[in-house]
Parts: sequence; structure tokens; C-alpha cells
Amino acid sequence: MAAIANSQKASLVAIVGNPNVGKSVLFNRLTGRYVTVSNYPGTTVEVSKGTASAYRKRFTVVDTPGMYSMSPITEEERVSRKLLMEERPDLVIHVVDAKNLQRMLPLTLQLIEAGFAVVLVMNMMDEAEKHGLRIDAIELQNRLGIPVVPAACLHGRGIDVLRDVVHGQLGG
Ligand SMILES: Nc1nc2c(ncn2[C@@H]2O[C@H](COP(=O)(O)OP(=O)(O)OP(=O)(O)O)[C@@H](O)[C@H]2O)c(=O)[nH]1
Ligand SMILES: [Mg+2]
Repeated sequence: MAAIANSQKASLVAIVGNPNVGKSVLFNRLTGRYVTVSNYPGTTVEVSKGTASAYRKRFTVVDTPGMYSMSPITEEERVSRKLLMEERPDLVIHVVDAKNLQRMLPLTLQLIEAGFAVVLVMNMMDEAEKHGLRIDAIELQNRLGIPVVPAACLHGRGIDVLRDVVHGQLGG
């Protein structure tokens, strides 16, 4: 019956993080051509949704406006928080700038505390390396208790690993 075939809703994956860390670049890498951009209801803030896949599993990806914390100040932050709390994504990809890890990790902890399944994407590794920064992703992963994926989304680095991790997190 069609109703049964359609009853399995596609998983929702939300990309969140500070402004300007590469969320939209990652969103574009993960999604294909079928992307919808709309104003979040009652606001002028734009939210993009698209479909991505890992192996043959398809999932919906939403690109959220930049947020610094779960305690919103700006309209963008209010939208991102509302989206997270109301849509309760199956997985949250927290994108951070590897050059500014310390400043950005508090949001990772807030997301974990809020009960979300979180994957940390350490983006801009190309720039971090140019600055001579060396980050022990395994140690960070062990301390946080969530998957950590080093990436340079602009150059496509880390995307395949992230797809694998997302696939695993969504139940394979
Ligand atoms: N060097 C480098 N630049 C990157 C990387 N990823 C993204 N960028 C650049 O960072 C800038 C911001 O990228 P966006 O994807 O627009 O960032 P965003 O997080 O969506 O920003 P907001 O939507 O404003 O919150 C752009 O100029 C990108 O080209 C990366 O891995 N390495
Ligand atoms: Mg963006």
C-alpha cells in the first residue's frame, strides 16, 4: 500500500553554527539541485532545505541561519533555535571554524545538553593548517563523546567521511 511505503518520513539533518563558518558551502556540497529557499514563517529570515543521500539512504537537510548560542539575541538565532526545538532534527551537524574552536565549542555542548544527536564538523582545516594549528580530532571526539570530522568544505575535503558518519548516525 502506498500509505505504508510513504509512512517512513525522511530523516531531517540540520546544519547549525556561528555565522560565516561554511554552513552553506557544506549544505551545497551535500544537497543536489532540488533545493527550496523560503522565509521562515513570520520572519524575513531565509531557510534552505534540500535532499541529500548517503549510499542509498536519502535525508532532508536544512541550512540554518548563523547562531552563537541557544539563548537567542538576533532574529536569525531565534529562527535557528525555533527550528531546532520545533522540528527536532534527527541529527545536528555543528559546523565550526577550526581556527576558533574554543570560542565555538560551547554551542556544541549546548546542543548535546539539549538532547540532540550531534556531529561536529571542524571546517576550514586548510586555513587552520596554514596557521600552523594542529588539532587532535580523535582526542576531541573522545572528550565530547560525539563524532568529529575535520573538513575543508570549500575544497570538498571531509565530505565523504561526513556522509559516512551521517549514514551511521541515522541508523545505517
Ligand atoms: N578557506 C576556506 N574557506 C571556506 C571553507 N568553507 C567555507 N569557506 C568560506 O567561508 C565563507 C563563508 O561560507 P558560508 O558557507 O557562506 O558560511 P555560513 O556559515 O553559511 O555563513 P552564514 O550563512 O552567514 O551564517 C565563504 O567565503 C566560503 O567560501 C573552507 O573549508 N576553507
Ligand atoms: Mg549560510
